Amino acid sequence: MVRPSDEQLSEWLAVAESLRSTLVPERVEPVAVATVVADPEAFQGWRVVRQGERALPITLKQGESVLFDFGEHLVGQLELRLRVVRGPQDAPLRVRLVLGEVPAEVAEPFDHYSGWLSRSWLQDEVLNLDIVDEVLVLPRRYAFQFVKVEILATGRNFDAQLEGIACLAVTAAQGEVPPAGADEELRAIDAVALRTLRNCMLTVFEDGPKRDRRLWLGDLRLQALGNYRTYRNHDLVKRSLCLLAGFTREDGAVPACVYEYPRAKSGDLYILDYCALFGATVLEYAESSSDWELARQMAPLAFRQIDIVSEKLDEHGTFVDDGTWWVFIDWSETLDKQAAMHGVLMCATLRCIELAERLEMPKEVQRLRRLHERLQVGAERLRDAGTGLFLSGKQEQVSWGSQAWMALGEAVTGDEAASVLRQVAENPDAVRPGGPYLYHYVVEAMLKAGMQREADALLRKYWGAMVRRGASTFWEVFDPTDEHRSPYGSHLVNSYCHAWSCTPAYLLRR
Ligand code: RAM
Repeated sequence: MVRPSDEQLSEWLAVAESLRSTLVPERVEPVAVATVVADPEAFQGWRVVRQGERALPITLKQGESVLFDFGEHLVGQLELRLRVVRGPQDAPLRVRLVLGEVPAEVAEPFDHYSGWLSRSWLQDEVLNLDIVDEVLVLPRRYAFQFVKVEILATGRNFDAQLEGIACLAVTAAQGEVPPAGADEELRAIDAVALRTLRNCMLTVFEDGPKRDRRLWLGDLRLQALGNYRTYRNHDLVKRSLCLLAGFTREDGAVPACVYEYPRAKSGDLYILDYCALFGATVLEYAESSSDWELARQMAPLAFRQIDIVSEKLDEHGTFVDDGTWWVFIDWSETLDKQAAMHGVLMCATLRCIELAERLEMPKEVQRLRRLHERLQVGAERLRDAGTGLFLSGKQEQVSWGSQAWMALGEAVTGDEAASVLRQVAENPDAVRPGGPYLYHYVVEAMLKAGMQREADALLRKYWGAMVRRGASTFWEVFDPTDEHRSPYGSHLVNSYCHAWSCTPAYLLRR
């Protein structure tokens, strides 16, 4: 099979549509008015200082502003109650709102933004309000903890009074989840992870509620793993899987991302490693939900993804990056992705073997086992005879990503896997992960290799460092040596509540 029938694709899209849920907003008010001050010790150089309970109403004259801290990261619409005092209102009221997930966004002007993603992702609005004596619910959805309200212009005869401000917060995650973690540090990490997951669970599993606000296949897998052990919203996973599968390309490739609005649409981006992991995502969904019917429908498509990636193997069974596909793996700029991608394919093949076994498809089991054997041979060719480390690309690069994915793909197991993972951890020249997505797979690889202690230490060190820097939700990118790091040319456009960073919620409950 190259591609499922058109009827099948339409059916998946219809199922996805039928599972679209309406999110019920919860009204949340700020916990304090605050100021933001420069502080070289604070994350990205900015600290929000609370100034006590919110003291509403606040009268604001032209040129004045007020900052609200909602106490935690939220996703939803903003409700404002403004009133004219000392009227009559003889001109429109001009208000600027700036919403931030982290302090830098409400501290640094957006005017000098130089990132290469659209400026429109930065969350600010200018409103010209002809009449202000009413409750205003802004039409857009925001992701934020902090809101700055700036009065840009009033008239000669009036000032504005802010009587109320609230977030109409939404999520598709329902119910309380008992905390996980053996001590206070881990429980703090878990709480942030749960909030990250919750705030990305909307009408699909979004990657980031600030940006890109889209369903991405690689993020979905990790969110779903967290979801199975916490909120258990299986319909949301099913809807997300059906949307991705429903837009399968002519050649059988599942898209890397999908838009929901104004109607569902393929993102027309294809990522080789995400394609490979489609089968794992289907298997894990079926294991948790017992919906083996959907797994049966999607299994041929899952196997097709493996075939697509396998077309990139050379005559020895080694993955070769011919540059025709986007191979993601991680945001690190220096990472050579050959060995890691080979490991992803091995890991994905193992999960597809399991899927075929569960569905009693012996021919597929056999075929995929043979492929895994071939990949095993191909992996050996990337190994350094002395150290046993996997070397990637022409430069024979040593990286955490290569060792982690090769271990997850069982190119090495047990002590051998532990040995390569320990060697990179101790090697300052080895290329480290550039963000939480790959760090997650490193922790997974450590756990698989029986390195419980190291996995625990890495989780505390990496995700714990974000908590220690005041994270309310986990960030899309985090480099402890460069807090301004961004794959998009500006830290302002990074997402600070990001799908793939929520995995401590899963790791702490495995
Ligand atoms: C970013 C997204 C997403 C990720 C892709 C590869 O733009 O935020 O999380 O899956 O890149």
